[in-house]
Amino acid sequence: MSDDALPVEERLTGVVVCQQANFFYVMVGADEYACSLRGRLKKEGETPYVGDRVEIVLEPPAPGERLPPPRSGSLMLPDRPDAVPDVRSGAISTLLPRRNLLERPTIANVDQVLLVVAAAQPEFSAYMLDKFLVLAAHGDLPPVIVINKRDLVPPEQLAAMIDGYRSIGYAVVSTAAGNADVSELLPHLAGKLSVLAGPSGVGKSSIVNAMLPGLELRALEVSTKLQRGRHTTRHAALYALVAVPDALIADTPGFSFLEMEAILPKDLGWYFPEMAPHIADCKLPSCLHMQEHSCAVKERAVIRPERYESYVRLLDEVQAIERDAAERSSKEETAVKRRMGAGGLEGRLVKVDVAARESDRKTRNQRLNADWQEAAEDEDDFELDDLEALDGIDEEA
Ligand SMILES: Nc1nc2c(ncn2[C@@H]2O[C@H](COP(=O)(O)OP(=O)(O)OP(=O)(O)O)[C@@H](O)[C@H]2O)c(=O)[nH]1
Ligand SMILES: [Mg+2]
Ligand SMILES: [Zn+2]
Repeated sequence: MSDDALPVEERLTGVVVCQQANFFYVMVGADEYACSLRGRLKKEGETPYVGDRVEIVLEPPAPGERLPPPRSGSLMLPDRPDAVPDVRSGAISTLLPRRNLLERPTIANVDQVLLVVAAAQPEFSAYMLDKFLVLAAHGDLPPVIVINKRDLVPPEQLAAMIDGYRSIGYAVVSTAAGNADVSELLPHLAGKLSVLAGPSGVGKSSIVNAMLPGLELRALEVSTKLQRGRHTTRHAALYALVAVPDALIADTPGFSFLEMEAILPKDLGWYFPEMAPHIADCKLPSCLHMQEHSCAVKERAVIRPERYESYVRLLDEVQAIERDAAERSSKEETAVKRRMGAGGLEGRLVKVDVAARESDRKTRNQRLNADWQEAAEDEDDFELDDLEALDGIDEEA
């Protein structure tokens, strides 16, 4: 029977929450179905990712086929530890259009990123937060700033941190995940797929644990880590919050600092909401809002000195990345010219130049990925330390 011949009511629409072995776990309301992929989708090379919305048709397992176990940390487990989860089976028949796709971990249809920082321990770093905000803007992900460990600072100090970012227009909440207090965050999660990001030790896992009591996130992190060989994709899993309607949370930290690489110096200002509205009025189209004449940003933007300081530091960083890439590319170009000898090769040289730049980019990406992975394998920490290892930045300044 073809999919189209099925009555509509036998098809269900759900979200892929996890992939294990050959099964996609699809959440439909409060149920999860272990689904195979219809042959037609396979043939077309369409692969659903976690976060994808799909249509499934219910299907008994094929004769002799063993149903997979419930996924670890299935949303049916934390709340009803005594229940034997009832895994039903189906097949994904249609992959619905996806709005976006986050890489590493690969998650589709991400609505927002929860940027977690600590009020203290590790010390609150405006620069670090600003860097995450730039990455979120670059990735087109609306951020919610979560200041965790608010129990560690006096209320006035906390209020100052919050106001500094609320006044720019960001959504800011504070939590004490260690005391299971994440109540300010919950209303921001309804109806959305959220990923977490933030430096190591700020309390990302604690926040998820506070929202999903009973879920052993530590253990989960270890198991996702094991799969992360040099060439394997990291699979994330999504968890639904029982207390909040249609809220999905990814269990792995979203995005890494590697993406700084893709930010051009002249675009950086656009990622600062205080600067962006004035950029079009700068006289120079390539204005970097530093010492240029007739810079509308310098003249008119209302920006806190610490924020502008972050801008300057980040500009320095992306400029260094660009310089580094250009240097490598020109070295390669010279080598190619030498190999080819002089004269009569103008046309080819252009192509070679482009190729050199492309291959340079590829090599750099590979090198960064390898470094990143080595760093990640060596340490338990995620992004922050890896970044420092890569770029040699002193974050303490
Ligand atoms: N005082 C206080 N400590 C907290 C709070 N939330 C988490 N912690 C502690 O901070 C430490 C780090 O918390 P994690 O949840 O592991 O931090 P993480 O962001 O997941 O860290 P990585 O997995 O390394 O990226 C743990 O010792 C927690 O107990 C809080 O609200 N207040
Ligand atoms: Mg963690
Ligand atoms: Zn300017």
